[in-house]
Parts: sequence; C-alpha cells; structure tokens
Amino acid sequence: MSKPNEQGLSRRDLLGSGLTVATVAGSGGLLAGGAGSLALSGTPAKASEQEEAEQKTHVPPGKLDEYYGFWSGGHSGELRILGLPSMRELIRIPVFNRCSATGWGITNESLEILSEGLTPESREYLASLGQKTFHNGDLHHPRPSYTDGAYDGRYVFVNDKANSRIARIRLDVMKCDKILQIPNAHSIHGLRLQRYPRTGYVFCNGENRVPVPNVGRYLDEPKKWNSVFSAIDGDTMQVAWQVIVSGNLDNNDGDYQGKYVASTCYNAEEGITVAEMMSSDKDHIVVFNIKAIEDAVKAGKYQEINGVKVVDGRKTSDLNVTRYIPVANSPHGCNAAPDGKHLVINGKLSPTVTIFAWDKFDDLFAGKIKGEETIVGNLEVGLGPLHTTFDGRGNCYTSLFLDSQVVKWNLEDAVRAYKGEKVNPIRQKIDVHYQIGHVNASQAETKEADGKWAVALCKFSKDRFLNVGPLKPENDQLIDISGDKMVLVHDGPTFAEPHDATILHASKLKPVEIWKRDDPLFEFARSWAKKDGITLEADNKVIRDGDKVRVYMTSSAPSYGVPQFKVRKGDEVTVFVTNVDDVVDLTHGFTIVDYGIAMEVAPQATASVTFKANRVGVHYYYCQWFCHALHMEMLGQMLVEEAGA
Ligand code: CUK
Ligand code: CUA
Repeated sequence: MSKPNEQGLSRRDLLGSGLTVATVAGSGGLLAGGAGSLALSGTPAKASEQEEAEQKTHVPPGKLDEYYGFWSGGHSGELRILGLPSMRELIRIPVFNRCSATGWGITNESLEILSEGLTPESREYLASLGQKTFHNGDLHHPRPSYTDGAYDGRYVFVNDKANSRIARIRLDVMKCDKILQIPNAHSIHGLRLQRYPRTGYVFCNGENRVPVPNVGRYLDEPKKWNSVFSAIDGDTMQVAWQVIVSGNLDNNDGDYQGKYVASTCYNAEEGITVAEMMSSDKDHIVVFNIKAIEDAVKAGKYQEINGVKVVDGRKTSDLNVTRYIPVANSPHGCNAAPDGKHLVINGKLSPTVTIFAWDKFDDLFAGKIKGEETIVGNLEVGLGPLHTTFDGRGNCYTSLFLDSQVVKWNLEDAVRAYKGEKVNPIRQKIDVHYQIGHVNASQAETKEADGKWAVALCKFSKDRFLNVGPLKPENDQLIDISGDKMVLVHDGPTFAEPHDATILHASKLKPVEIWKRDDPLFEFARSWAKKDGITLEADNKVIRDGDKVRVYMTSSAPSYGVPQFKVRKGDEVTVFVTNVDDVVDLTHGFTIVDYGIAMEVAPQATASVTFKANRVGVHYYYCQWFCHALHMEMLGQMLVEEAGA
C-alpha cells in the first residue's frame, strides 16, 4: 500500500477504489487526472500466461531486440530510440534541445540546421536576444517515412509544438538534418505523413488560432483568428501549401490512397476560455481533399501570406477543398486503420470512438452524401479515449485516459453493431499505470501491422517506482498483444515526456556503422577546407586570416593532430576536428575547458565549432568520449594571448 496523503488516501487508493468523480462533459477538472467511476475492472492474465508473456520480453545479454521504437521526448525536445521488447533505451537524438554530450546546439553543423529554417521574424527576434536559435522544443509525434503504406527507412519526421517547427531525422545516421519553422501556423501539434505513393507530404496541424498574418492586433476580435493546416514537402523541407480552416486543429492522419487527410478539432466554437471552447456539445473533424487543394493552388486560387500559398478551406469557402463533419465534443486522436479503409476518431470528453470510411469521402466531396453518412461506427469504449492503435488482425486498442486502461475492441464488430446487429465489439480491458496518453503497436501505422507489442505511454507513474522527489518519472508500459488477451509485461520509467512512439521491425532500418566521408552534413567543413587548401583527413594546420583563425586537426586514438595552438584575445576561432579512426565505436570528442565548447566526432566524421577567444590563458582541450586506454591523455592546449602580446 502506498503512503497516504493528508486525507488518508493516496492516488493509488483512489484509482483502485472506483471512487466517483464528476464526469460531466465540460468539467475542466475531469481531465486533470481523476479516476473514472465507470471503469470496468481490468482483466489480468492468468499467472501462467503472465509468466510466459514476460519471458518473451527478456532479451539476454548480447542479443538484439526485434524492434526499434522511436520515442518522442516531449518538452525535453529530443527523440529517443528504444529497443523492443526489452524497452532498453538505445540512444537519444537531440533535435530541438541542446546536448552537452554531442555538442548539438554548439557546433557549426548543428547551429546551421537549427537556424536555417527559421522564419525571418524569428531570426530577428532571436538576434535581439543574442541567440541563433531557440533552446527548447516540444516534440510529440515521431513518424517514419513511407513508400506505398510501408516504412521505407529513409527518415523520421517530428513536430515542435513549442516553436512551430518540424524536423527531419535521417535514419541512415540517426541524426537530424533539417528543421523548418512553419510560417502562419501557430504551434505545430498533429503530424502525420503521406503514405501513398510515398512521403511525400508531411501534414502538420497548427493547433492554436491566431490572426493570419499575425500582425500585432485583434486580441479582442477572435473571429479574425484561424488555424492553418500545412503540407510540407518532405524531400525539400519547404512548405508546399497551406489551408486556412475554421476551428482549431489537433491531431491528423492520412489514408492509404494518398487522397484525404482528416484532422480533429476541439474548439469548433472558436472560443478563447475553456467555458467558451466547451459551450457546444459538438466539435468536428475536417477532411482535406489533397487533389482539390493542389488543383486550387495550380489554378491560382490562393493568397500568398509570408511567402506561402494559402488556400481558403474555411466553412465559408466555396473552393470544395475541405469538409466539416460534426462529432462529439473535443475529439483528440485521429488514427487510420491498417486495413486502409477505416479512420478512428477518439472522443476524449465523449466515452466513444467514431469510425469513418475513407471511401465515402469521394461521395461527400461530390455532394452526394452528408458528412454524417460517412460514419460507419460509433462505439462506447470507456472514459477519456485519446488514441487508438491496431494489430492487423482487425482489432483496435484505445487508450482511456480517465479510466487508466487500454480497451481492445473489434472493428468489424463495431461496424456491425452500428448497423443494429447484436454483437459486443469489446474484447478486453486492462489497467495501465496511470493516465495513459498514446498507445501504439508494432508496425501499426502501416499496412504491415503485425500485432505483437503495444506500448502504453502513461502520464503518471505515481508509486510504481522509487520516489525521486516531487518530479516523478512517467511510465511507458509494454503490452503483449500477440494472443487473444492483452498481457501487461513491463514498466519503463521515462523522462519528460513521451507523448507518442512508433515501433518498426528492425529489418526496416539499415543504419551505417561509421560515417561516409562525403556525407552532406560535413559540407560546412569541406567548403572551408577547399578555400584553405586543406585535406581534412590528413592535414593538421593553423591558418590565420586577419583576426580569424582556423584550426584543422585530425583525431586518432589517443591523440589530436594539433597538440597545441596559439591565438590572440578577440580572435574568431574555428576548430575543425576530423576523426580518422575507422573503427566502429571509436568516437572522439573535443571539449575546451572553461569555454563552453564540446562536440562529438564519431568515426570518419568531421565536426567544427566557432567561438570568440575572449578569455586569455592556457586552456586544455580534451576528448570526452571514451576511446582508448590513454583516453585521459588525449588532450592539448590552446593558448589565448593578450591581444597586444
Ligand atoms: S497528443 Cu499527447 S496524449 Cu500531443 Cu499526441 Cu494525445
Ligand atoms: Cu578520444 Cu577519448
């Protein structure tokens, strides 16, 4: 039993007791982490089933996991890779954050990526702060690229809710190579990818409504505010087009035919306060017709705002590019089923999921049927349905935030029940710990959904782990979904904040072992080397160019090619380090003491950093990545002399 609070009840007691809380739709407190009263108690597995399932998660020392999981890092701004089913964290990929280990946000290469895609307004704002980029981000939705509805192993795309950006991570080297800030849209939340014929478009939801363009007035005229839906070209990482909509945009997903994208909206009222946003008992989903939007752009039926072609898709528009379909208040998750035919909308405040048939959208846009007629199912699943995932065998798994459960239900049965047949689509409910957000299963967002594992990303761990102070870890739980019954098999503590994860079979990815020397990410160093007549892999040289100094050095365990160099106070110094070791695992680093500089230089990579030598003295530089028995001895000295010396 966990320790009671002053009222004599711990949260665990509350969760277990079925204590009644107000469940009036519209009560803001409802979503603040209370326990649901209607919760059917979860059905735990039999001891033998439990043991058998737990055995399967054991990956013995030296053995490899069967799946990669791309985990969002939420407001830590990073992306993480876990191995499944062991749930071991394999590595972290810095994206919107700064990273002390790899020098992300310090090196020239990373700063170029972090700053090149910013809008002119952001650049100006950041320059006024003396910054080249933002230092934070809020990464919710990692999505691997597709070819014909299956993962193709090229990229993972992610959103940044905090600073309205998206980023691309290359899966051959597991590094971020592009970041784009999206003009006109405010706060990028939902992010999904074009599945067919390939990615293609990256679809991004601007969550919050603002004046478009955002010109510094109209606070008291919210009717002049809008949300903006963006399609980004995933190859060039440029905005292809945008659509201005009514209401806001939360999550989205596309079909398997490349024709439609749908998005949930939790504020059709276009209110500002919670009460206003909740005033109607209906919100809507918006359906975007890709071809119609492209045709409108081709026909010049757009407005150019901040350099982007913006098509009018509001309710009042006569362009026939969007359709609004009413659903119960405050829908959240938006999930295309791997059967290619169905779309599941998760009710959040409504205890239901609503099922749509993609192919009915043809008739909807042709004006032959009404929005409501595209609905083929509506099933009561439990309290606080947020997201749904799939096993490829016709079953769906929906996260229930308020009930702290995952509910398994059958899609075909739900469609039959909606037609009036007497079937119970609900298969099972299990407890998760606690307050689950996303649930996602192996390969579930592809036509190759394989129904082996699902992860339940729980917002609270409460007393599941040793107490680490007021800020608790969250809890990513692993569920075996391969059999008739779900079995909860693993608790995984995790730091802020995994919203979401996508799970790929390991055969989908073929990352390189060491860098290739001609990698485009080394272009900055290559172009300077060319100007200076330097061969990066061989030369160790200090070049003075007025008050600019460029230091080119190699690194080879356990030494730097330049053991010492001298500069003058006030010089602008750029150090290029090329790791000439070609052994797997042999990463070097370069850290200058008391200068705030550190970077990773993996085998066959070049990294560079530029700084002002404004601090005189002898400053050691050393290798911070363990590389050799003499790793401690891998160091050198930079002397910064007084300018007149
Ligand atoms: S959202 Cu976090 S629980 Cu940002 Cu994907 Cu639904
Ligand atoms: Cu090189 Cu440690």
